Amino acid sequence: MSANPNIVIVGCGISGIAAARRLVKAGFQNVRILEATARSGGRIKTGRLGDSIVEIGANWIHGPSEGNPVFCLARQYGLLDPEALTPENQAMDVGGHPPWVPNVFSSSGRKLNAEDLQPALEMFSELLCESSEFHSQGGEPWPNVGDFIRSEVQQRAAEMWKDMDANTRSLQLCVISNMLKVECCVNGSHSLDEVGLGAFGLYKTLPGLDCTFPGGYEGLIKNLMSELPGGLVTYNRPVRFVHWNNTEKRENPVMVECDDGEKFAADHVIVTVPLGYLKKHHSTLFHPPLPLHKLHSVQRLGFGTNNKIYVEFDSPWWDQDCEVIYFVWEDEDAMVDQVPDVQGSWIKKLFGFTVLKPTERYGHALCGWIAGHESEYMETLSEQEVTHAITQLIRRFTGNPIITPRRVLRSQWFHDPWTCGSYSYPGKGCSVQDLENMMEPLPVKESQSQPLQVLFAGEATHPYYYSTVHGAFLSGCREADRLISHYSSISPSQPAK
Ligand code: 6YU
Repeated sequence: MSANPNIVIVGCGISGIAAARRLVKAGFQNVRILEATARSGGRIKTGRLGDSIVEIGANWIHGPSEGNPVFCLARQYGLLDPEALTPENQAMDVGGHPPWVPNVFSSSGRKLNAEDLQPALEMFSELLCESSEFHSQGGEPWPNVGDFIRSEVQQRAAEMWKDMDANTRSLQLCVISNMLKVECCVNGSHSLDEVGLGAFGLYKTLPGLDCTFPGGYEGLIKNLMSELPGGLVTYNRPVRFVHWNNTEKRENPVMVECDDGEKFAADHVIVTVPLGYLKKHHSTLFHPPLPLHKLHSVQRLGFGTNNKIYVEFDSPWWDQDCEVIYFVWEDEDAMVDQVPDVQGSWIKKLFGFTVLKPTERYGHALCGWIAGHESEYMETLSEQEVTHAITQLIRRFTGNPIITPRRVLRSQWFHDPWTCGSYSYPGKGCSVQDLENMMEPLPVKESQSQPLQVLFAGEATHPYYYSTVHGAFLSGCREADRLISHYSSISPSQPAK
């Protein structure tokens, strides 16, 4: 094995960048990133809605506090508002669900009093907490989060809401449907029926009230890239094949081949492609194929779609202090998070909007959220069709027939050929073993003479911060460290630094 090994990183998202940065800092000189597209950042992607900077991909730093490397870097680069840096903001522990001020509208055009919906909101929030507890206990009563929540609501409502009149009770159940759709967006799943109850609690949150990047998340990427040597990334170079265990070539056991036929010999390859891409292309990407236990984990872990629809208005139709808007369908008391007819009523899956703040920066703009197959279908429509559907929806729920958006901009993550969705979640039957299998390098036997040929990073390989930017960043550092400690154990002085 060469003392200055050839290391190829596939993908220039935050995990690939983190791996390269760590390796370069440790003195590895032959590091290159092959990126399929013309840009760095992957699912960190900043765009424009008129004059405003908006995020097409990752939105927040989840849990901005000392334990979050993304927060620490953003602070170091001066990318955050002063409020996000305060000790109070860092100390807030909200378990991943910020206490936003809501406005609630219903499908009959009424603005509902949020206080009246507290029974449903509280019950749902309790059940989410309880859903997180099964991973340590085992013996979960249902295979998925959706079934658990529905069955518990039914039982508890029979007892706790028995004195409510039928209409009020029905409305509470409609609110539960809305909350299920919110959680589909949080998890990036089509339905909570696809999210495993046993593994739901594996996800860990950090303290700190979620914050955004006023100048755009891509500022983080720009700063990180400026620390890498020029020319380290080759753009527009999709990798098609990873030939590993190439035992005839003792020097370079891995050969990476791109779409255009160009080949790169390597000692190690760090694969950071999204799980959605891996699910779709693993059989052609790896030669020999992935070992079965790894493949099964790729299949068991979930990777769904969560999209945004930004909408800008001349004036607001929500309260000044409002931070989130929920749209409750009054015909959904069956606790549903999927629509029966995707083409005809995909818009029903949109749970509502978050309000872009502060107004001085964004004007009167909202971000709509829609997950699942309905979201994937939305991507196939023209911008005009999406604008029309959103306009009709808002007019119906507000009862105001003249509200007209000034601009609309939506993301299309499912049809992005290098992502194939948004982010990962623990599917039914998943356990921590699946996440460990995801990050296990190839070949799997430690006794191999050429170990660590293919390593795996990316958000879906983090055991408890999956689906986040900080999880992806840490996964890249982890795989770099794996190589660094490998080389320091076989040749303590090489590579130097
Ligand atoms: C976060 C947030 N956020 C919203 C939306 C999305 C995501 N996330 P990358 O894909 O970046 O890089 C891979 C590269 O590989 C890429 O450049 C490809 O082009 C390239 N590639 C692919 N194939 C290739 C090939 N063959 N050859 C060469 N190159 C190839 N995260 O922290 N805060 O607010 C959000 C959000 C709409 C789409 C997010 C958020 C997820 C992050 O964006 C994502 O994890 C990382 O950017 C991934 O980096 P990477 O390097 O791994 O891959 C209880 C509980 C539930 C658990 N869930 C909790 C919810 C938390 C998640 N919330 C997310 C919410 C939003 C709104």
